[in-house]
Amino acid sequence: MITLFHCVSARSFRPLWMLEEIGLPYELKMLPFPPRVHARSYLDVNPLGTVPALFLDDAGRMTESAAICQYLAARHSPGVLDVAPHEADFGGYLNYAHFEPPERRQQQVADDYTKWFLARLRTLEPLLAERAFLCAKRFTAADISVGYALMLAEHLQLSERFPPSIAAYWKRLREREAFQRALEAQRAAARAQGVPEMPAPDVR
Ligand SMILES: N[C@@H](CCC(=O)N[C@@H](CS)C(=O)NCC(=O)O)C(=O)O
Repeated sequence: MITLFHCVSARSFRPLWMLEEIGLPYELKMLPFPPRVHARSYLDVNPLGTVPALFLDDAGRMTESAAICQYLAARHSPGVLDVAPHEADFGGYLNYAHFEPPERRQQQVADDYTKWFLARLRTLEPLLAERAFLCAKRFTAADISVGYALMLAEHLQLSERFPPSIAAYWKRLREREAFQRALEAQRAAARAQGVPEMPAPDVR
């Protein structure tokens, strides 16, 4: 069984959402945020101290959220949740799969990152005015990657600055049943495992 180490609404939400989209069984291990402070033994699991860490059913560990989504899509949902090399949108798919959300750690970095992030949204806006999802005329792992960036931006109070087509896209993503299931799964697991339910982006 796949095991995912996760903090509430941290980047590890990407693989959690992907697991729910695919419908794969998994074990969710919740950690308080940040684990390097509140769960020191996690450093034995992932020396980087970051989430996600995903242990694969057939051995091996992965620690990059976008790479995990691509792995899960390619292995368990090829041609549906990933975009194949022969498809026209392959380049765009890989590009969006690495869409990074803003940070808040240091004020100057956060301000610069916010400007950069909002500028990138401006390039997404015309695209999403014309299509429901980013690539290949279907929902893919690229939407999970960008969707999580929008989720984090909302936690950082940036969603009021989303242009209309992006606000509508974000609403469309939130309404997906797998997204709702992923939210519920992290809530239930946090409660059952005695981990605070406060989303990682809100921890100061
Ligand atoms: N590039 C990595 C970044 C992972 C990462 O930085 N995760 C954050 C949570 S969003 C974390 O675990 N931070 C813990 C810390 O900073 O100690 C990915 O996308 O998976």
